[in-house]
Amino acid sequence: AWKKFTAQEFSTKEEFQAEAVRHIETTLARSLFNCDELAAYSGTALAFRDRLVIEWNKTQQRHTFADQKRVYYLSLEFLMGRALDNAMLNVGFKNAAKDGLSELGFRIEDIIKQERDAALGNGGLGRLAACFLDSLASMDFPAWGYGLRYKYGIFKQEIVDGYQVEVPDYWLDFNPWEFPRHDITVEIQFYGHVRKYQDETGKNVAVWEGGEIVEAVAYDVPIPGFKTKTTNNLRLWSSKAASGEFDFQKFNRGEYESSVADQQRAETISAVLYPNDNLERGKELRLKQQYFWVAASLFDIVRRFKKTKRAWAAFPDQVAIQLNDTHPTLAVVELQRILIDQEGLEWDEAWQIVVKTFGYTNHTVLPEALEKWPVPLFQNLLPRHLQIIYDINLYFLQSVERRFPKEREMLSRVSIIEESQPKMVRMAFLAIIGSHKVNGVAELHSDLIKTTIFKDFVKIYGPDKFTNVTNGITPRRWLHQANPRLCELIASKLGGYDFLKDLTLLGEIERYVDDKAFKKEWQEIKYANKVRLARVIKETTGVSVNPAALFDIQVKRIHEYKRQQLNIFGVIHRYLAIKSMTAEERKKLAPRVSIFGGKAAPGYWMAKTVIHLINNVGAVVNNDKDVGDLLKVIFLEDYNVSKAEIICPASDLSEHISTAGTEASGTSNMKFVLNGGLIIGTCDGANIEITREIGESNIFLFGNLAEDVEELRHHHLYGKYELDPDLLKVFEAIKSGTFGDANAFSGLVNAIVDHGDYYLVSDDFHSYIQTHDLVDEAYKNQDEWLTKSIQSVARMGFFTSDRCIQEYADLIWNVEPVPPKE
Ligand code: 26Q
Repeated sequence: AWKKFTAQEFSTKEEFQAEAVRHIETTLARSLFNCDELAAYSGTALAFRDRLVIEWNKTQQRHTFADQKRVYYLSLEFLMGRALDNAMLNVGFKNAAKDGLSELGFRIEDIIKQERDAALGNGGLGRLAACFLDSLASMDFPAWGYGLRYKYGIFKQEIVDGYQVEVPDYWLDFNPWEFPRHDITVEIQFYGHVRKYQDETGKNVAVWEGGEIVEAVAYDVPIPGFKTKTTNNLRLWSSKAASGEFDFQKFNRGEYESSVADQQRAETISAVLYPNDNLERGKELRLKQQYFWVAASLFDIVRRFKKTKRAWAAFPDQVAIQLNDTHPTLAVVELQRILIDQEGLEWDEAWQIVVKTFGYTNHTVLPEALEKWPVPLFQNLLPRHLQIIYDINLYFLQSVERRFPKEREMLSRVSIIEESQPKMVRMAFLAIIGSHKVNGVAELHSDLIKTTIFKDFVKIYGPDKFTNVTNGITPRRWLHQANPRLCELIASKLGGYDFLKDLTLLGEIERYVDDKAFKKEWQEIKYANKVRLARVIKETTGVSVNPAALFDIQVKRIHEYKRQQLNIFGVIHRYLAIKSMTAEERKKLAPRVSIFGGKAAPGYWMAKTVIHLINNVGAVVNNDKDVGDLLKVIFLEDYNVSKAEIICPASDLSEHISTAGTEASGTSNMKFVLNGGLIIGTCDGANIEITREIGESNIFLFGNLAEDVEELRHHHLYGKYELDPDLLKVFEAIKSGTFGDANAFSGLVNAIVDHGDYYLVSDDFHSYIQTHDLVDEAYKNQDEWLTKSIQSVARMGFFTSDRCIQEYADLIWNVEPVPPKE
């Protein structure tokens, strides 16, 4: 009987206007007379949201009815960026909105800019999760993301006097994209103790009792697919004090203050995203976040499975759970706990189900990033889970001992418990033991984990448990949304936008590398994108840059292993060279703009020093009359997803210059090449596969290889070695105070001069400088440069996240799409 009532849809500009205006006047209760850009954004967002919601509901119904295996992607980070433009492009009807808004006196770009980024992530790992959600929906997979609804996302970065200042990111003021589900709550237990006894039948029973309860509330975010009606769900959990008698009694006893304090303590759990990237810090609140989110998500998943009334053995046929790094590893223990303590399964039966259900993705080999938790902290917060971990470890070590009786030392190496003071729980080992597949994120990285940190496990389980899924990016956001003009040019040659769903079709544009008109347009689009970035640079830093100069960009989290210090030392080298040139020599040099962007973890002193140095170099170079347009140095503050959408299409050259063997994959390398920029990079992460795809002549590779790193480091510490002479000149300039107080940068210099140059900056400096000279030469021949640019884009098909998701689906999850009928 309700069927005849369907929500309002629109397809023309008039219908769009009617919907937007209705929302502004009624949903927001605002008068059209004072409709500013924010109100126009809100009305537009709500109009599109209505369309999403209709398809979202249908999709969920369809998936429930289809009753097929689902994928659950567990990630503590989802770096989504803005949703409106994505919704308009994926659902369609952006033009209706554009014309409709224009008639009301607004430019759609200004309206889109009103939205705040959903910045629930640090960097690569969080953005990867967001790209995966887009691919999963676009490919019609029945999939959910599960995460935490942080009240504060990654901090906003301001640069004050050359220093990074962190400002809280309170982003929830008005967020039309989330739907609170106050009826979907889970009670989560912490602390307490375990009581063990034998029941009437003689069975051992463990009961986790006491402690405290926090309530998880679900907030749902619709994830629209591209050119499909499939709209998936991202469920984010928010924490609040358990509403129950406990509180009530406190109030009645007059303990008002302590009751409010309880509430605040509960809300702290989902208050803030930890701003570390590739660094593990053993803070109790972080472990609390992990368990809170994992327990709520598993309860939800299990509840959904139980509705199908299947036997437990069918669980892995209905559910695939992917662990985005070790952050959700407690899920392994929690599922085992549910099955044995609550559902009464035998240990072995339960454990088989667990292992079949989980897959684990590793994103790093850096030792300082591997998650470990002190046993005493675990014992206190999650006593029952620690017992289960000990049992998992016991059975695991027993099986290893049986199979490798002669290798006693291996047992302590592979034990989940590290025998240190205090003892530590090694989360990566737990994740490997609790999963049926473990994958790295690029070929080199997947090989490295097999031969280094997880070597023993390859011996124990055999090589088939370990696999590679090279990362990818969604071409919908990173081409269609970020670079509409380039996309349109490509579409005009390919006869439509199908390539956005099958990126290998890009190969067809290689036929136009000798087409003069095509090349000219290609060049003009790049130039226009550089003009757009130059405008942002002017607005945010006050510096004017010449859009005809070579734009050389490095944007990513600031980290020693990513080597922004190598880049800025190279810039100083270039500055010194310009200063010593004659006017004639200067005329021959290609003008450059060196652009940096990225956040440093608030406690990462060395990274903050790098930011400081970049800004100080900029202050000197940008005001030096001898230099003029030949060199400008820019630090763009608050690098985030929406800034990346402007930056990536505007590079001539981007830098991906990590010490070989340290960057697991990198994904911004893919974004830049897909937008027609060339790259300079080391033989590291996905750079290697990018080279294989686009051809060696289309990339500027330099530096030592991963296989030589260990020996070089050893040599630094124990051999006699000399630093690169050009680098020493750079250090001299810094020490003489050319860029301000030399003491401020002594840590940075000393890491290389006195402390073994762990990241091999000196070893790679010469080849880095030389390769930049090659870049200068190459840039002078614009026609050849354009050929490289076009060829590279044409050959980037492999790096779509759709290909990645297909590989996960086939190799790890064993799931099929559930496409909409029609
Ligand atoms: C762990 C414990 C406590 C607090 C924070 C963390 C933490 C948080 C974030 C540890 C690591 C991260 C993020 C890691 C990350 O972004 N890794 C990157 O993942 C990308 C996607 O696979 C790769 O492309 C990058 O190479 C990798 O650095």
